[in-house]
Amino acid sequence: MSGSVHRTMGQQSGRRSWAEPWKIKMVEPLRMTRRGDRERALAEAGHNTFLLRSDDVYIDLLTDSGTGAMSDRQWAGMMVGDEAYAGSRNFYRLEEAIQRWYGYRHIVPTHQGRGAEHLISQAAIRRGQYVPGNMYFTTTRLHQELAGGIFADVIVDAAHDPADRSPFKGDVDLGKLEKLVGEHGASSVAYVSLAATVNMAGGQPVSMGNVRALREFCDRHGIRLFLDATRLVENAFFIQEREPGYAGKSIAEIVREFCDCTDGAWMSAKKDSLVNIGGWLAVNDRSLFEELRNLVVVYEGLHTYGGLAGRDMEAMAIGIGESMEDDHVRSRIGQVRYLGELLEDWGIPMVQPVGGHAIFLDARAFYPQLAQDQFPAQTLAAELYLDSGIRAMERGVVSAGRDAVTGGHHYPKLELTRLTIPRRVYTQAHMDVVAESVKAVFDGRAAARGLRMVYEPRYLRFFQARFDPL
Ligand code: P70
Repeated sequence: MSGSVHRTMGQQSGRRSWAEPWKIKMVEPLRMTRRGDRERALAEAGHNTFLLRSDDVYIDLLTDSGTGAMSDRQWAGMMVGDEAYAGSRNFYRLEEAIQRWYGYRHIVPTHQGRGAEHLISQAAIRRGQYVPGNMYFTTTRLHQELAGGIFADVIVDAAHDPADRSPFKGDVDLGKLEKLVGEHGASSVAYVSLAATVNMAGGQPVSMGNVRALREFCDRHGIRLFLDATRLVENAFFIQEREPGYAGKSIAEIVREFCDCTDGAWMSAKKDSLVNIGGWLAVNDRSLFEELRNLVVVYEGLHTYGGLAGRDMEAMAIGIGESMEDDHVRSRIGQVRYLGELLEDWGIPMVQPVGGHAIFLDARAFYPQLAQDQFPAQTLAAELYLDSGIRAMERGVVSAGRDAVTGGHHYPKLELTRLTIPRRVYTQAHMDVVAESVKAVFDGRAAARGLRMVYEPRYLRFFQARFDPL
């Protein structure tokens, strides 16, 4: 694996190609619906795509989380699940895979990413401490706040501008971090919370230069650096492509080098690692590990299954290895870019450059006539569903929620609708359907009237909120 960056057949002959390194063995039929069906379904769902039944959806781009297709090897692995309550052989296989590919010493399995976020937040944050991070993520920030932490956004300014084409819009602005530490002191910072890639910024990557500089900064101030490794494999692809000195290194080598700059990581394995369920937490510090291992038995399950079946851990161990293959990552991001290029040719406003897991449509630019509290991104998601049964996700003011102190809406600069591409699931023809539908909705943009929120749950409101058309 070392040093060898593979090429597709087309690329070996100088042709442009991102074609997949697999073929399809099993298919899942989809149902075609009519406009009237979709109008009814959307009304029943309170104009919230999270509340649609998936049977009413044609192309499901709600999320890339747990929606990927497992390989024949992963399915075969499911058959060798060891469902022992304690000491399952599949746990040791998972532990070995995480140690080998990510390089951390101590592993705690969890049922998914937020289970890991909960544990690390409870163990590593004292009430009133700051948690600086490269943009918020919904579940991450909520767990940090529930543990008494105060989230502080220290991402570079470029991340908040959809049109800015900088190559590493996920980087931490060290000046902002320095200022926070200068004002409050290092002891009031729980840890630096670094995500690679940055979901809410549009799947934007962090450079190796930035994580190295962060390591140096954290060492100087005695602050820990923890990583959200959920889409680190995709981040590694952008480093390989864009950062000087990395073109000849494999995805696996880059992942390892990145992790080596951090003190630990949490993971939603439902993304990069190609499983339908699963996550983990990993740290190098032995005493922190003991604490986490004790907490996991309270909230998730015994420390050798963490809320998972043995077979799930086996599929994850195999999926981690598959996710590190250069051919896989190139075709995965190649497909996302293919859709991005079609949309760009038609002048559709979206976050640039296109990130690793999704296209993020710029709903403000679609609907300049709508104020942010008329929910432009939610409106755009609803219109896409009505047009062709495509399910997208709001990533704007609804997702941002309310300020923990003032209770008012957070008004994020980015008001986006995410078309998230599941791994190894849809074809190029599906991407064409999506592009044409986005174009049709864009052409009809002047008629959009916006939405009013009529039900708002207390936590993570975007999942269950309901809306009426204005
Ligand atoms: C998504 C999913 C999950 C996620 C993530 C990052 C960078 C942690 C997690 C949590 C699912 C989702 C979650 C909240 C709102 C909408 C959708 N992201 N870190 O679709 O992991 O879901 O396994 O608990 O992206 O982006 P988990």
